[in-house]
Amino acid sequence: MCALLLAGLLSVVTAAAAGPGTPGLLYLAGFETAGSPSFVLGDLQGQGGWGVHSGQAEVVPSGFGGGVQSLRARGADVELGMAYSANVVWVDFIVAGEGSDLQPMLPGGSASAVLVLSSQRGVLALDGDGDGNGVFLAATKQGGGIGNAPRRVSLRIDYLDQRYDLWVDGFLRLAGLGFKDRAISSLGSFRWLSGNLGSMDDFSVSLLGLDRDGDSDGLSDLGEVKLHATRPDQADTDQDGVSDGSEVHGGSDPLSPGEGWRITLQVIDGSHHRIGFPTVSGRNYFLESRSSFLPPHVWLKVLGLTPSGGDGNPGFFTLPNGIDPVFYRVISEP
Ligand SMILES: [Ca+2]
Ligand SMILES: [Ca+2]
Ligand SMILES: [Ca+2]
Repeated sequence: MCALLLAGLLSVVTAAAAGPGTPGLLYLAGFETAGSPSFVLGDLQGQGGWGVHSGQAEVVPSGFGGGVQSLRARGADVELGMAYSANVVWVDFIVAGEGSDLQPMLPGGSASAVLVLSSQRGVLALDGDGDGNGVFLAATKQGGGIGNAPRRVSLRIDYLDQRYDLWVDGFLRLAGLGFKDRAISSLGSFRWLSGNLGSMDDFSVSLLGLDRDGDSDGLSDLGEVKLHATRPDQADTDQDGVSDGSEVHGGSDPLSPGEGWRITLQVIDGSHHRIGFPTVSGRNYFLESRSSFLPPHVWLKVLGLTPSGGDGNPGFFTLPNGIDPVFYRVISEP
């Protein structure tokens, strides 16, 4: 009864683990000492509900999903028992590995979702016929191997319809795939065959997913409970007037009231001043200005400035001092 990741082969199959106390989040393992469940460095066997059937799997002091620890496995067959009867369950994790260069093969035993990380073809997912067979479909672009780059894989498993959908790196890639075996009617366990060498982090099982933003704040329900610890049913968790999504995208803390995203103005000397603002990695920032708040309401891009690439540190635009009043705003783009 499983979902399965092959070489990684991934199948979700059995056990009982306590949820970390967040509604909708059934299980969360960042493989951290401070987490719940908590993990210590070394052999995975018996930690957090995980079992190692064969090979070597250990918690190592390097995190790639956030935190400082992750799971590393070599030639391993590991399994997390996780019995939970819900019609729809989300399994979400980050995985990295060399991938298998063999033809994808069907795993033995019953399984719902089956994924293969292929060194040649990237992430493959089985579109099962319910009778133990099926065809593997590529979820990522042809010719793109897994290449050791960490991939976030999210599965929406519907036990009522016996179908599953696959997201890779937050994007829906394949939908309505059939189960390998139709005998499976609920989540039983999650199984991972690591192949030669693989790593995993940020593993969760939840009722919340990526397909819904219940409070319309720009963050998915799952992203809120898993990545940001914000409330999926409140658009502004810390109630400081800036929405969770704006705070996350802008680089301020959505859990600290008053730490809303804001720009600062500093006079440097008699001839220059600078505009400061928080940034997040991967976003670009540019400056707009206007001379008054009277109509017409037009903001104009301040020319002659290089857009600032966000890196998590404060960004600045330096400008000559003027005589006329001027208002600034910083625009952030993905
Ligand atoms: Ca939301
Ligand atoms: Ca929220
Ligand atoms: Ca807020």
